[in-house]
Amino acid sequence: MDISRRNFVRIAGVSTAVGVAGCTGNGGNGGDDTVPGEDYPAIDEWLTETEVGDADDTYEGTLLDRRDSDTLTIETGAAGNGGNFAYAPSAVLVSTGTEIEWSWTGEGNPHNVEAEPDDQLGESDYEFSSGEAVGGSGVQFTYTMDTAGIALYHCEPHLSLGMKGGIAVE
Ligand SMILES: [Cu+2]
Repeated sequence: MDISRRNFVRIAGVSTAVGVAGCTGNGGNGGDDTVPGEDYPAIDEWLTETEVGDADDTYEGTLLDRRDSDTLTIETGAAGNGGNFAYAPSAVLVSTGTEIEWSWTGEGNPHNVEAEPDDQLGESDYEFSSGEAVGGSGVQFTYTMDTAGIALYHCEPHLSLGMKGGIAVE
């Protein structure tokens, strides 16, 4: 009896800590709101399929809702996919006109940012590229999401590891 009660208390404590630290989903009380990835099937498919590259293991089935921001920074070379081979956040929802800045962390180099419908699943409404993959920190690539639609992108050297991202623009 004593043991099970202790276990219960400990588990409850852990869930509370995760809820506060994670700030994802479930309405987000003061944290970052999310929307279901299943509402954006092209992004959901791109980040989970393994036909082109690998699945992005940092994707948890939701898009970070940043429709209230004019700008958004995406860490390039964030932890994930077996090293520093992820974009963070990798799945976002923004408003038309939002300027996205991909900012290199300096880890897991070199990286780039490529929205190339021909090399992906053909479902990206956007096409852009930061150019050749480069290393180092302090590198930035900016792009303004000026039309409603879906942008699917990836890092060319790390596509096979799942370094992918998706942006829904509304
Ligand atoms: Cu990369």
